[in-house]
Amino acid sequence: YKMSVERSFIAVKPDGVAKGLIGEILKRYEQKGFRVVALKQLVPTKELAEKHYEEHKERPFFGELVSFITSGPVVAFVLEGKGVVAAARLMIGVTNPLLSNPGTIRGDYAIEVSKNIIHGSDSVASAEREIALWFKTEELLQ
Ligand code: DGI
Repeated sequence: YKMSVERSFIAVKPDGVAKGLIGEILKRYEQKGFRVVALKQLVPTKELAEKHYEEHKERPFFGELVSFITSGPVVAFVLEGKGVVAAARLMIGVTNPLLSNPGTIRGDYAIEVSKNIIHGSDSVASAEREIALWFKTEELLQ
């Protein structure tokens, strides 16, 4: 089965950074064989967080989501590789960490939906939007 080379936007959320999981998470993706083509740490502004999560703006947890993601440093990166969008999500697990399989990032390191350690783009179109939102063209390799 032929998969295309894709890019995905991944972010270690403030709870993941606070738990010391930056290295562990990068290690999993690097050892899988995906290439890190951009990487930075920042405390997201409210404006950036609201744009990132704009599909959820009508949801009751939107305010909590934005205040959480802006509460501390986030490690944002872009992965490149064959089928990386879906594969990175498989490695993350499902939204609810208690339903995520052991061996996945959320399955191994989280309990709460609202503190689920990591974000990964859910489609190639979302990845393109999120990469453009979080990174300038010159921050991405080639
Ligand atoms: O793509 P995911 O991060 O797995 O999930 P999503 O795009 O449906 O939701 C984005 C984030 O919003 C998710 O990682 C955690 C938060 N969230 C989703 N559903 C709920 C929620 N937070 C709370 N407090 N309650 C929810 O029902």
